[in-house]
Amino acid sequence: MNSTPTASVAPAIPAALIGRLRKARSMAALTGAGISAESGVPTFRDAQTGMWAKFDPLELATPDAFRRNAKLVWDWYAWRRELVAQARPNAGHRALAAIEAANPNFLVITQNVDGLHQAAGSRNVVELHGNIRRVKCSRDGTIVATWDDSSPREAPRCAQCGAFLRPDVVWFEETLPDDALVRAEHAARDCDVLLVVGTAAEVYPAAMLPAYARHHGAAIVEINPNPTRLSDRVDYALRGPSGIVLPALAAAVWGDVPASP
Ligand code: BJW
Repeated sequence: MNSTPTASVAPAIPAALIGRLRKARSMAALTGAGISAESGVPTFRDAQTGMWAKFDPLELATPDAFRRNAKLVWDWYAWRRELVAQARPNAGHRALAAIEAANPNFLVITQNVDGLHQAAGSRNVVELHGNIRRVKCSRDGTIVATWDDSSPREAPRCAQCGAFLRPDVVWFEETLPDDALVRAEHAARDCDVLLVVGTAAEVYPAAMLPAYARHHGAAIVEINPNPTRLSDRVDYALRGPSGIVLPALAAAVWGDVPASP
C-alpha cells in the first residue's frame, strides 16, 4: 500500500495512480459522512458535540427507536434536515462533479442523505441510504410533501392513514433500495478505480463494495484523514480532508477539469 502522512496540505499524488486514473475506462466513488464534514454536516462516528453528545446517533437510526419514541426520532431528523438545508457543497463534492464532467463513466455511490453531491452538480449519483429531505408515511412509504409539525407531544401523522411520518432514509435492519444497491454493486464490479471517500467503511452492505471492486481488479483509493478498517486493503491511502485531497487529485490527473455549476 502507498500512503502519505496526515497533513492539512494535499498529499502528493503518486504517479502510478495518476496513470491508472488517466487510463480508467470506468470509475466510481463510494462516499460517506466525511465528505460533508467540511460543509458543516456532522459525521456519525467522529467525536460528537451538542445533541450528538446527548444521543447516540446510531441508536436513533433504527426502527426500534422510532417505535419506542417516534417524536424523539422525528425531532432529531427535523434538526438535521434544517442543518442540511443550510449546508452547501464543498470543494470535495465539487471535485467529484468535475471528475464526472471530464469522465461521464463515473458513478458516485453515496451513503449520505444530504443531497450535496447533486447540489454540487453530480448527475450520476446513487443514494444507498435515502435522502433526509424526503418524508414518507411509516406504514406504506408514500412520500408526502407537507405535514403538520405543530404538536409538541407527537410526530406528524400521515393525512391519508394516520400513521406517523418518518424521514425517507434507511435505518439499521432495513433493506436498502433494491435499484440503488444493484446499480452500486454493478459499478463496483465494473470499475477500474474506486475512490473511497470519507467513510469509516463499517456499515454493510456499503462496506462490501470496495471488496467487490478489488476482487474484480479495480484499484482502491482511500481518501480520509484517518485510517479505517479498510486501510490495510487499499492500493493508495491519501490522508487528508477530502475538500483538499479531491481537488488536488482531479487537478493532478485531468488538469483544468471543467468547473461544476
Ligand atoms: C473525513 C473528513 C474529511 C472526517 N474528509 N473524511 C454484514 C455484516 C455485519 C453486519 C451487517 C451485515 N449486513 C448488515 C448488517 C447490519 C447493519 C450493519 O452494517 N451494521 C454494522 C454496524 C456492523 N446494516 C444494516 O442494517 C443495513 N441493512 C441491511 O443490511 O439490510 C439487510 C438486513 C435486514 C435485516 C437484518 C439485518 C440485515 C442498513 C444500514 C443503514 C445505515 N443507516 C445509517 C443512517 C442513515 C440515515 C441517517 O443519516 O440518519 O447510515 S447509519 C450511518 O452509518 C449512516 C451512514 O450512511 C453510515 C455510514 O457512516 P459513514 O458515512 O461511514 O460515517 P462515519 O461517521 O462512520 O465515518 C466518517 C468518516 O469520515 C471517518 O472515517 C472520518 O475519519 C472521515 N472524515 N472528516 C474526509 N474532512
